[in-house]
Amino acid sequence: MMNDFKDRLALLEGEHRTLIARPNEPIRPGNGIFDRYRYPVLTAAHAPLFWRYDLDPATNPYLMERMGINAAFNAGAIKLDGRYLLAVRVEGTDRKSFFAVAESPNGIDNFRFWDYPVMLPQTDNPDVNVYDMRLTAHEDGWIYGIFCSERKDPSAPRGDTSSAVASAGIVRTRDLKTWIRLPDLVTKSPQQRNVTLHPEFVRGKYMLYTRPQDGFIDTGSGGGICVGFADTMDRAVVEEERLLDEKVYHTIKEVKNGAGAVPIKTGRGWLHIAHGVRNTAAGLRYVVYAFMTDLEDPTRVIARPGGYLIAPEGEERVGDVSNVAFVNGAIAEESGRLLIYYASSDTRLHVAETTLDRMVDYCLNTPQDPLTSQGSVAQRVAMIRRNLART
Ligand code: M1P
Repeated sequence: MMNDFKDRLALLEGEHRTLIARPNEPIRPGNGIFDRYRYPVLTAAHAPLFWRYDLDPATNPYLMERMGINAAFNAGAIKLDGRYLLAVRVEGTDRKSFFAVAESPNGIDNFRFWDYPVMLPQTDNPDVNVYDMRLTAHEDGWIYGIFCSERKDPSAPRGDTSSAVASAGIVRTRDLKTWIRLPDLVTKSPQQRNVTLHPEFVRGKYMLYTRPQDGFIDTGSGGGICVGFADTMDRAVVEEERLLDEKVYHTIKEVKNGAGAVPIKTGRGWLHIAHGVRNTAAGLRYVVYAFMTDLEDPTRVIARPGGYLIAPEGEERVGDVSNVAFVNGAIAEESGRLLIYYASSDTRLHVAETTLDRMVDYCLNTPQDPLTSQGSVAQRVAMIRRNLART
């Protein structure tokens, strides 16, 4: 083992610098819907050395990692003053997740964490664990961060040290530096995760996408992604949750689904990039899918392309929770460029690049899931016939 503090530090710093500066490149030809990029945009190794090591030779003569980072994944995303900013779920080796902002000049590489993680203000019922922040630049002028706040289930029997309750925590900010904590969202559902705020007022109210669930993992009677309205975000209460996009037997969202990135306004409707979960003999499989809602009435789905948009591939398939692709942030630019930040297997974060035009075409022209093998073959045969008739 290398014992010389200075040599070891120089090596660590060199490797970290190289990692952060590594240029990313699209993997071509892709599938025409989006381009994957060769390297993850963020990993645990991107965390600054000064988050992990005590850099004082007097107190850490072996230059040991004192507080390791386990993963950097599910990130909310926003473009602010020309900077690409991600509110990343960073997880320490102690299993606690926290938020940290990472900034890039171009959205595809050179992501660098700000010096300090987010010091999240607390309510009078402190969070035990927090994760998956969605960032909404709302037309009221604030940037809202809605995230999952997890706490031990107070009604768990003695000896049950794993049952938890998930709620939607809410903060707001102007700059991602100063955060104001608001009371957690109140709904009738016993648990909430994947809550997302629509960026515009709808019928004069704040519109939220919720995902009612009976248990911490199982959604139980919760039927899928719902919409609800709140008069204010200062003390947000959603009285009624109406089903928007339900989970359906034998689809990619058979077990559960949840809102992902904040919906994006296009000329043809609101674009949603969500996640769906099915069960397999090897456990749950999480994929990312898309749908669109009506511009005037965003409580109405107008397009449901069948199947998944992004599924974990290659090394993406393996991680702390394998076989997971998950999105809670995307950046749509004036030019129509769209960057989708998807995480793989609860371990690392990637970017997929596309355009709003492509995504609208994808949503409006991909056949809907016909729900049977026979229907699926019929769809494919129709396209094969058209293609072969052209030769
Ligand atoms: O482990 C996979 C994902 O599980 C949860 O998603 P859902 O609430 O739909 O089950 C989230 O905790 C998410 O962070 C995680 O990536």
